[in-house]
Amino acid sequence: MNKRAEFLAGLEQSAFWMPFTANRQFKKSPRLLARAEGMFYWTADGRQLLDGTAGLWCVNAGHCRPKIVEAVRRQVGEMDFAPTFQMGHPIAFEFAARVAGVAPPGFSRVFFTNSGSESVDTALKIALAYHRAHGEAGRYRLIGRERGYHGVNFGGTAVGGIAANKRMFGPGVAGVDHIRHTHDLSRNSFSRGQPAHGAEFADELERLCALHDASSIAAVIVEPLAGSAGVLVPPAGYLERLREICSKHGILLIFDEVITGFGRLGKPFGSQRFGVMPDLFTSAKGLTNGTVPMGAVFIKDSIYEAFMQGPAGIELFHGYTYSGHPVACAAGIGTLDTYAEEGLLTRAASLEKHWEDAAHALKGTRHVIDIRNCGLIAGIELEPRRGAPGARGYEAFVKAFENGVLIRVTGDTIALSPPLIIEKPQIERIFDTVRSVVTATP
Ligand code: PXG
Repeated sequence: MNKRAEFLAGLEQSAFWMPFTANRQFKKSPRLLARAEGMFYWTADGRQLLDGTAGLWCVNAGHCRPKIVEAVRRQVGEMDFAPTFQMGHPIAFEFAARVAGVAPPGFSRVFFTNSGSESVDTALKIALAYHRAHGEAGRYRLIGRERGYHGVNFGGTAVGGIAANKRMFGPGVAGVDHIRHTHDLSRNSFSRGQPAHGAEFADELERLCALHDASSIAAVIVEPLAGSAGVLVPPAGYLERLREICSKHGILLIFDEVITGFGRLGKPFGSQRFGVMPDLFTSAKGLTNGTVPMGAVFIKDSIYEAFMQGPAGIELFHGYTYSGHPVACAAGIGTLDTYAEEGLLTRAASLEKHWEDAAHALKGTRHVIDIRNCGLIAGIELEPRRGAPGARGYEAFVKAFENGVLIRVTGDTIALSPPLIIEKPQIERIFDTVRSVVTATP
């Protein structure tokens, strides 16, 4: 047996417990990626794949970009690791300043983590600690939303609204409640951009304020545009209404921008796209173009200042060994340089109309019951096969993979989010492939 055949033969017994994967099914018939560049992956058997998902919503500048590769190489050879607890290294301060420079005005403080999940739990903890720091220790409740995805740590699992991600893991965090999701096929199907109906779904927050007493609520967390649960674009006026209710009751509004950050919606951040500012927001993925794991929480100046008023000493008992990891910071700086040189934080805006038209041209395709889009994101919802929800989506994904295009499915919704360097003919190719694989799916 050659090395590759040996590897494949051993896969069924592999030590690697794969995340969010049907391990037994996958290990019997694996899909293996071996190399990447620009808009493409190459499979282990040498086939080229057009990347319609930016990896997992993270490789916004495309794969293996020279500035990022070079920055990482240089840093790992110069200083591989150094702590940031009671000491520091210049590149962490440099990257914090650089990345705060692309955030909306007023968010000049950055807390580094290693993933989206850690960013979410960090943001929730900062929100709770903030209220204690400024004398409102009674605010302990956290409010999420149905169909929200905020990663897989305990806080994010609790405020998240995807049942499958919660049901195996016990009671979780106390004091959590949820408002309803914003998906409304009956009124909003085939909307282009923000759907017209549903601003009133935000009023559920008023209901929870009445139920729990607003003075017990610390924070509300939502994705400006919900990605993982099937590309749910916020209805016109919805985020404005949430902001208004939070402000009225002294509740912090957290945007989870792990997917919407770094140019995905045509502006650097989703808050800028929708014109609604949170109090804190999370990021990860596009922060380092997916090259080295890293996340960051962006914090409004007034919140940071509230922590700096107390007695001398450590202001926040929180942090990770790898907060501000030098190699991740180097990747981040290379990423920001690449974004800036190529105008990638706003490039999606110039492609959006073309992308939207290409997506909505699938209307009328067999099984397609909705198409949603915003920035360089599209969701194509398929009618579930009777008695087998998710099967049609999964089969479309496998067929597209065999046909040279990487798409992502969540249930029966195809979610597309290509690198922001995509060219128009590649947009055509993605949607042509989706059309043909969906049509061919029973
Ligand atoms: N918040 C949001 C909004 C996310 O989308 C996380 C937090 C967690 O990030 P980490 O880095 O801990 O995974 C995410 C992650 C998908 C998909 O197919 C989406 C994510 C992860 C994996 C798959 O939609 N988002």
